[in-house]
Amino acid sequence: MTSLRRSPSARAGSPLISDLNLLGLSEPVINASGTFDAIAARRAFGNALLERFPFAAYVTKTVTIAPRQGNPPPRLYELPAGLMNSIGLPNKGLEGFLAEDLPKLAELPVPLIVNVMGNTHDDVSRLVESVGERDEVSALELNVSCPNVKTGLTFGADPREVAGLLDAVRARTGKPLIVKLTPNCASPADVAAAAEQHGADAVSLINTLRGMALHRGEPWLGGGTGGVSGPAVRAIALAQVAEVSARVNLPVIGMGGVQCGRHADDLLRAGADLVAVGTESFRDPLAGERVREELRALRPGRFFVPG
Ligand code: RRO
Repeated sequence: MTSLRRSPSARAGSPLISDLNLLGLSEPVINASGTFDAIAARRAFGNALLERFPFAAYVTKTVTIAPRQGNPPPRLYELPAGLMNSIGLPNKGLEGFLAEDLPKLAELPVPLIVNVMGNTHDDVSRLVESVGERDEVSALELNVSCPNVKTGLTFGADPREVAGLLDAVRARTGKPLIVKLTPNCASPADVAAAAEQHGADAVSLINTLRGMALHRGEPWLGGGTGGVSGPAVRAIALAQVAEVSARVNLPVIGMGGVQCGRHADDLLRAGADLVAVGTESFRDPLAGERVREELRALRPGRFFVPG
């Protein structure tokens, strides 16, 4: 099993160089799930995408057991400093993902992290087992934090729910399990601690913050409410990443409103080991590459020290 565990010296080490080599990556910038469609990008840019892939690892959009159409439109609402989405997990379902998407994603020149979500422990167990047994997959991200589905367990807000989920699924794969945390709860750090105690290999945060927009007194989004992302959430992400990193001894993937190298650097200084670019990729598809280059300029030398 690939080890994602933080070495004991990591927290005490230089704040400028992480000694954690998550998934063997040489760079710390990846994408946030659902914000960069690598299959569409390959159609648009052809092999140029492979030669100039903007991220050090690729995280898929969430996969569920059954295919889903997603929420009714409108699905997006632009905010003064961000974006609100109510996408509602449209996807081909597990079988469709394995048959149609995985072979294409396996051609990407970086490790593949598959984000999965289920309504029951059995669903998540099946997803973890079926996806985890594929050689093309380096790690799984458990989405316990989507703000846009009204059915299903609210796994992510309650430490006991996350503990129970991990107890049910941990043994189903030897691959690293990353738990994607919600900011919409009393204490993300308590949830992260439960994830750590019950076998998670890493945590990622933040998912979007639940919000609402009205148009002539009625909810604008088809799903009623949505998830807020972008610059508006950056300060919240920074505070939660700092709190979670101080609490757990697991690798932390930080995200929320990263638009440039300085923002990525801030999250790393707050305690993240990797940084994900999300909403900014909708504005600039090469944002990941730009953030990586800006971060390199801020942190000359190798990012990861070989362990
Ligand atoms: O698809 C979505 O509506 C969605 C998901 Br799965 C998620 O995890 N976070 C988000 O803001 N939107």
